[in-house]
Amino acid sequence: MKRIVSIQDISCLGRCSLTVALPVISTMGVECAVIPTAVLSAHTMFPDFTCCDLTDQILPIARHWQQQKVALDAIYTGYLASKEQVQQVCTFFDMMKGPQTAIIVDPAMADHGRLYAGFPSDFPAYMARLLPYAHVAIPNITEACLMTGTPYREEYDAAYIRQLLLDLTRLGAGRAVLTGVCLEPGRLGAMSYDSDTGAYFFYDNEKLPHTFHGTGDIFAATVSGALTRGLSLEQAMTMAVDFTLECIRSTDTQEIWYGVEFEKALPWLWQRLEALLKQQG
Ligand code: PXL
Repeated sequence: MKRIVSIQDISCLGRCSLTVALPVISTMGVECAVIPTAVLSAHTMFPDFTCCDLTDQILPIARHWQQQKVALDAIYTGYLASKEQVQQVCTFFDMMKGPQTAIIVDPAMADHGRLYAGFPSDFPAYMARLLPYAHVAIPNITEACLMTGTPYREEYDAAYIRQLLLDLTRLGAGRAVLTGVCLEPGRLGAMSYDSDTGAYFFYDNEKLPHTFHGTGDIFAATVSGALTRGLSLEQAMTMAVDFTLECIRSTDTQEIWYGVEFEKALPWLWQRLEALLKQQG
């Protein structure tokens, strides 16, 4: 069985980061090892959350795994709690990546034009240090703007998205995927750019009226699982757009802070992946 290590926080409540990555990646038939970067009582949209930083655990875990000769098919990073953690994750990449290890970076730190609570304004420049390691980077539009120094716009066209993708690869990512891209009323999807081939790819589906917390984490975990099972980036993105929509469709509540009820959609994900793998032989 393939193995991903996911490096991000564990928010004890609120369906994001590791509480999403673990079930999604497991459902996709991939082992999900974890390095929790911090333990929070709930994600940072909740007022008065508690946070226990685990920066001092990252490198001891890496050293132990090195001694044990642990092989990683993919390293998937998400929310990191401090600038120091970014530096340690770079060291982790250097220590643990092998010739076959895919590095997938979701620079989860901002949305809707703003950084999440608790991050200093120069944090995106630190997060961008992960991009030269990334085979695939998966930011949303806000995160891409902050890392590339592009003014954030609510209204944009395909040329704006293509430029952001190009700039992300200029910062070092091999392939970049922008999430939350709306190029037509009532549609939402993701666009990618491959710096090796110069090819762009776009896939969208229905846009539902509610936006929920944690859907970016669902998307990135699904792409990570699908790539690790051997699907192409285009297949992985298509599956992630459709699964994220399926999760939102499955959600009865309007309590957006509690995330999407992805638990109900996991059988859909399993079936879709198995059918695709079977079809490919
Ligand atoms: O969903 C991204 C995320 C992950 N982890 C923490 C967060 C957020 C978004 O707010 O606060 C702790």
